[in-house]
Amino acid sequence: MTTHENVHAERLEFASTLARQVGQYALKYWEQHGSENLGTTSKGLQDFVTIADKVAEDTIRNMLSEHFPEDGFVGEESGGERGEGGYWVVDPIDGTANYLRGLRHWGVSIAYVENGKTVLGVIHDSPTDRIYAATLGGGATRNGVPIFVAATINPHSAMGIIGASRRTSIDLYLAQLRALHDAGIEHRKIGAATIGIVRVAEGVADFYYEKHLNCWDALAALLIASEAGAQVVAPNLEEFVPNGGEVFCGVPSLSPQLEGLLLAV
Ligand code: LIP
Repeated sequence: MTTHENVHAERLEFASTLARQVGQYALKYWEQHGSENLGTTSKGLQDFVTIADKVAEDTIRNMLSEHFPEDGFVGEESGGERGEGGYWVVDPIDGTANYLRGLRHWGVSIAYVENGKTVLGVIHDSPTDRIYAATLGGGATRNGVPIFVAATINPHSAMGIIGASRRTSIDLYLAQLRALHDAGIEHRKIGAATIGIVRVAEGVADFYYEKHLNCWDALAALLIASEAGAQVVAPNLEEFVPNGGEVFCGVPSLSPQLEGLLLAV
């Protein structure tokens, strides 16, 4: 292994262990307190944060800072600084609205960015206790076993996952649903980009699309999906990290049609 690969292997192992620990903490916190006693506050219309989100992010930030003090950190709840070298991008609980109600689509997302590229990504799908992971050029795994996108070629048997939030136009969303419907393509909406994107990586869904995601919602999952063979469309990190943006990933065989239906609307 080169020194670079060693650096990534060490960080990947540490981030995987940390993501699982934090995901299991969040699950236990919900089981102990229930959806009414999570200290939930609103950040905006249909946009929530719980005590578990804050404790989870503080734990991740402190552990990463202790083990990799030279790295920068950007988190959904506490912000942060990218710094001069590599930096971490963290969503402590992606799918918070699901988490606080007890719906199963949520997880912990940890990405590491170096030289303008996401070089490793880890997701803990906490309700199922699965670790999804990837390094740039190293493939994607679920609990250590390689995963690959689906081989779907007929749009009339295609099913994807669409995300939408109050940050974007409902009219655009409805137009996109109409375009998919008219093309004979099915969709689901699950409220957690990280989980929706890894469903593409493991071949369960054929695509994921959302008009606006924040970097912490998507960086780790998009690397995993790309390493599993997905076609990925997302802003470059200079734009994505500060502002977020439009995200698509899909099976290569259907991506030209899907991008035409979703990105062009
Ligand atoms: C959520 C995303 C979801 C999006 C929501 C929110 P959070 O992340 O996973 O896809 O539609 O607006 O951004 O806030 O639960 O970490």
